[in-house]
Amino acid sequence: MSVRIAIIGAGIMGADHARLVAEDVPGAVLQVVCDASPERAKQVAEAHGAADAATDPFATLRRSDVDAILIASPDETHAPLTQAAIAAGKPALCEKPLSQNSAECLGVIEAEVARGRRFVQVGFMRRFDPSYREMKMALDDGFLGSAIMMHNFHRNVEAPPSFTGQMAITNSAPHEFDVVRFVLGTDYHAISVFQPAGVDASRTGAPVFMVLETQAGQLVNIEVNNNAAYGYDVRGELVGEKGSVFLNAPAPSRHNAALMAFERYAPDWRPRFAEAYRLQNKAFVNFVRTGLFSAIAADAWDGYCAAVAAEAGVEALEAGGRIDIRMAERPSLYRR
Ligand code: ISE
Repeated sequence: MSVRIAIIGAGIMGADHARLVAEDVPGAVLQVVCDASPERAKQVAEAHGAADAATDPFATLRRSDVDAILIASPDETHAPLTQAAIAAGKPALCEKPLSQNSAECLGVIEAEVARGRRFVQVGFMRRFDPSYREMKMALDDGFLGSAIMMHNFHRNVEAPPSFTGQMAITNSAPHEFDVVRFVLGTDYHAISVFQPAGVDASRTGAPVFMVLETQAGQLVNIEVNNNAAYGYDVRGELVGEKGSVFLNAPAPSRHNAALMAFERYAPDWRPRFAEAYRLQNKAFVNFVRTGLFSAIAADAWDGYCAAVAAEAGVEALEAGGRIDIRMAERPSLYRR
């Protein structure tokens, strides 16, 4: 039996998920594309052969011809829509962040705990990226010895106009907060956040430089620069006692011209993480079909952990200094 998926939100990510579900995820059917703009919903539905287009997300997720929900609407709608999916008894793949507010994430966790099972997979797709997987494997296999440090760079061409000064921490950095926790297999202890001198902190996408200390004592730095201008560039290096692992971004070609050799950067994250999105969405469909939550996917607890780190990061930016990261007790439903 195919899994009939409704996509909520047909912006840049919703449209990409519609394409993936329609063309690249075996066993999935693109049933409904829902967007606040009827024109946009219709356009994306038609482009990818969806059975229907709609504008009311809550009515859409309750439809009897919809088995599972893919939430790709604006950040502030993620928690209410996942709550509605849980209430309707339907699994949901929710784009990151689960919420920018950790209390809202706890609300989602409470709803799942009350029903005694997980419904929500959070779209931290980097966990499925082959280069991060190899990095994690090198650590888990003992090849690197113990992990000591991890360096991370996250650069976008240009911050969207809707970005605020804090969204480098609350919208972009959650990818690193999650994938670093995933690779190292430990939680955070504290965060400090710095900005280069002369930066207007209220400016859209002002750069931030964060230092996280893990509970196991490792040091992690994260640069987020949403206005890096030259291309979408994510880099990382995990440093262990016996060696290190760099992430290699897949580059399909190398160009030679004008006495130079160069590789191109993509304008946004979709090409860099195309394989990760594909594998993530396959894992979600498998979860819907079998009831078995992927061993590597992020769940609502992971969404909560990223939100707590982001809140502490915003506090560290505003107050200056080092902020302790304190988390609620993890319910047994989320122990792996
Ligand atoms: C965006 O929402 C994403 O998820 C991208 O992966 C990230 O690079 C970008 O900074 C975010 O704004």
